[in-house]
Amino acid sequence: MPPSSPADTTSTAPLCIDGRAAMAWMHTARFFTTAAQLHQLPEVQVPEIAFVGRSNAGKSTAINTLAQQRQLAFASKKPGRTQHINLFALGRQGAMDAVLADLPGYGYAAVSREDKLRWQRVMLNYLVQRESLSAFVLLCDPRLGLTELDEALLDALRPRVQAGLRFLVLLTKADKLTRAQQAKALSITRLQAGGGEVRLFSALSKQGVEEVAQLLWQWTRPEANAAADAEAAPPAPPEQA
Ligand SMILES: Nc1nc2c(ncn2[C@@H]2O[C@H](COP(=O)(O)OP(=O)(O)OP(=O)(O)O)[C@@H](O)[C@H]2O)c(=O)[nH]1
Ligand SMILES: [Mg+2]
Repeated sequence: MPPSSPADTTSTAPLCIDGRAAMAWMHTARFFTTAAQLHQLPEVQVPEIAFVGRSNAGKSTAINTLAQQRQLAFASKKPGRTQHINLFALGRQGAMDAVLADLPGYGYAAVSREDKLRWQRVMLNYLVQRESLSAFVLLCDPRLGLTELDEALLDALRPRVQAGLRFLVLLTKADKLTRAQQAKALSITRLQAGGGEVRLFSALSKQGVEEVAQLLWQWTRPEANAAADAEAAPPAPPEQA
């Protein structure tokens, strides 16, 4: 990078990057830490994005696909594979500028009621209390749509969303749908996901991958967020005399 001159002092970081650059950033993902409970996680000073959703929805696979790494997060045909909160660090040259969190799924029928409740508590504690959480990705198999448990999670997080927490509903396994089914799933989910983004995604065909990488990059840049919020904000009312 060229040395900065005094004339550079007004320049700011870019507010968006192209798909290739976003993928290169995602490729820096590496294992950071794992914990069974919120209080065992280290605090971090960078934005964190959590991947949540029903068991088997494709959370771990989506992280691997975005990171372009085969086994960064453990994915499996067998539901209930992820049983800890696993954190992955992002950032070039060893510097950490964001964190991804892979969470255990919910709604897996074949675990005991106690285990189910314990995991739901761990996950909700994390989502409601984790200070560094700046966005979450809710993964959903479009063949099932948003289920009662997904809706309950969105309801529980509504106060945080109103306070600025961003979210994306990611319709996974899009390769299993026809074009028409994809369009239908997208429009139905858009109606349900008040305040959130919705995208189609496939680990197999790579549909949506670059786009999601770009969105996550943007969400982890405070300067890009501030610009987007300013654009979305209604114009200030005229001043009273
Ligand atoms: N066809 C297809 N299969 C996928 C896709 N994404 C994930 N899968 C499959 O779905 C199954 C579950 O994927 P995981 O990534 O382990 O799901 P998870 O949400 O992490 O599951 P838990 O850890 O149990 O909560 C695996 O067999 C994956 O290969 C996709 O985009 N297309
Ligand atoms: Mg998993």
